[in-house]
Amino acid sequence: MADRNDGPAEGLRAGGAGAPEAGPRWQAAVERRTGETDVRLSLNLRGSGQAKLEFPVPFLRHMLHLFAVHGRFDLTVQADGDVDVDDHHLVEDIGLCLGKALHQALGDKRGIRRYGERHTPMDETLARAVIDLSGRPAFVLQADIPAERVGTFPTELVREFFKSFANEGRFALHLAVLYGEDSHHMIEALFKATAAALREAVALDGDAVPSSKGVLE
Ligand SMILES: [Mn+2]
Repeated sequence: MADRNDGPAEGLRAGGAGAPEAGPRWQAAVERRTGETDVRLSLNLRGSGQAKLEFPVPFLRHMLHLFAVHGRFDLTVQADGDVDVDDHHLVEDIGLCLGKALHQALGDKRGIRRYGERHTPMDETLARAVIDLSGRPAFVLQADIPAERVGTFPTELVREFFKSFANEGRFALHLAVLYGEDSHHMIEALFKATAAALREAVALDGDAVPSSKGVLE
């Protein structure tokens, strides 16, 4: 990969005609169908915060709407699944597809900042998200969410969603609710913090692949 530095950096960044296939594509679409769920998802990391969300888990629609707005991503999700069993499979698989789309959208990650972090308050709650788009999946969630459900949404699925997202997105995601009382606020603050941290991590900062190894897969 060392000779990549010989190429015209401006061409890579501009993505103009004749530019080599390198650097982030910024957008990706994922389709995934299993016996449990059917998910079609598209993500644009250089969007304007537009969300089009069609799937039968209202609280997750609320959270992904916030995610799009606070990350200024465009996000489309059309999905269905065995929610008559429970929301688990669909929530997990939407997280998985979001992770896949992120990974594809970032390509070789040339020029991105790579790290992002954000504290986000939501009234009495404070949440923190720290991201490293390292190419290696890692997930930590420290949160004591008191309610078992928010609306009809089982709060234990917050962990499943973010774990799938980090695993398939191949990045390190460290989430914490530092304090708070209201479960809805806690989860909302986690999604907003994650979006803002991700927005920072995918921001442009130079022309290099941000790794001493020269590669971030
Ligand atoms: Mn809310």
